Amino acid sequence: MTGIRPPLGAYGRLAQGAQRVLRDNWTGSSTVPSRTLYPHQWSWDSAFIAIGLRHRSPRRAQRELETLFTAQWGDGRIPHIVFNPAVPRHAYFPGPDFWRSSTAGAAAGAPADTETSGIVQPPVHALAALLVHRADPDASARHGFLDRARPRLAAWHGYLLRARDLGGHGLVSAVHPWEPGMDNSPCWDAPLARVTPVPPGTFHRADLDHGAAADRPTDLDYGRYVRLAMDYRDGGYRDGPATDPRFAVEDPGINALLAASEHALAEIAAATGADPAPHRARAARLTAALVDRLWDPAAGLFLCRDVLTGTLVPERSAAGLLPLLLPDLPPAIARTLVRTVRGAHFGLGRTVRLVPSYDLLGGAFDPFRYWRGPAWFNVNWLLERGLRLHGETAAADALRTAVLETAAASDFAEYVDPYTGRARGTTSFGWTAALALDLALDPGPGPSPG
Ligand code: 2M8
Repeated sequence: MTGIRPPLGAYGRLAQGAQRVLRDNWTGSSTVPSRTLYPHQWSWDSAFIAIGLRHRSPRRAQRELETLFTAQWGDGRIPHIVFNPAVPRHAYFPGPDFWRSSTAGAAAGAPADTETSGIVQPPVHALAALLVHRADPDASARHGFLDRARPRLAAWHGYLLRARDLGGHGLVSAVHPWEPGMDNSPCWDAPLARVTPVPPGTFHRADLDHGAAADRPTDLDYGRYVRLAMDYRDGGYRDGPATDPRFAVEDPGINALLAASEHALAEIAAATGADPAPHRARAARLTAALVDRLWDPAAGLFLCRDVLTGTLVPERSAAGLLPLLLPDLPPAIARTLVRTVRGAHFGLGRTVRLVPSYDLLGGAFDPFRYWRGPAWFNVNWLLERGLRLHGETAAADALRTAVLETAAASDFAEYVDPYTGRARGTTSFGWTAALALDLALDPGPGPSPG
């Protein structure tokens, strides 16, 4: 059975449903993650969405990424949200009136004519741009897509490596729990406990107008998220020790995705007549720093490091499995990660069909609550790739089938209970539809046959 994929078209109904979601969520220049819960453009959502869109419309996939690039700041950062001025101000919190990017971020080069947030999300964009290019290389070359994307991506990675190496060891630090994209991961509990929340009642949580409280972060977490974002904003979104961040965490997810994107940027450089070598060297340095700073042999996965205390955070998150995406990971570490994915803490192929966001045996595990246990489709898409890359074809095939079946059965849920596969959060969710479409139609990254 190993390596055999269902024939193209076997997932025809799923592909139709996924395309319907992507059509409904398209605004004319980008795709919202959800019409209700997230009515603006999100950074890493758009990258994943472009990966799915490329199969049906490579031009629209290019547009998705280029709309995001238009909101890039002068210092190179790609903001985590680009606000749509046509959406009512109260539809999402914290909205443009909170972030005030065009004024508070002016010194950091925030655009004057587009409102954005001031924090970032994982840099999965170069990988997305490369995959979009490959969907139709001739048209991409004709339109100069990679020529325009390459300097944007280089400036983006440059920002992360220059301004965000707060630990000084060659890894990117997140300065807000929203930056790694796994908002309320138990990995943030200890570093976040040092942050004084803003008083309850000083803001309105628009997310609770659309989502069940049991599926969302707590009010106490939100009070701390708001405090950190407010302080960053009031410091002009400046980075570095001078701004005294109260939250600085080296996250294996962000750093693994940056290394994977540096590999992609090397390919993009080669395709556009530039030198790929500096990007390959950066990818290698990032991989070495990940192993050096965040690998925990006893836990069998990568952990987060709290830069302000200098200690590793003893919580197992799916972010710690994402370095499996890296081709140059030491083989013994790759083998250990595969064992960990299948072991009792993540249970793949034993107790669950999709990898949960957090340790099934962890004290903070909750099968419903956002990034504290539910299985997410972007994480599983990334791990499917990682398993396939490291020759784990049977496990990758089974995971692919589970992603496709669960996405279809849950109406493209934002996330699912890892044990039952039942929908949690919202449905008709952008990246779930896009990545299911991708797995239904893409032959995969190899080394599997075909
Ligand atoms: C979630 O995060 C936003 C804040 O950025 C929120 O809760 O309002 C996360 O799941 C994040 O990873 C995702 O990009 C975003 C939009 O889908 O929603």
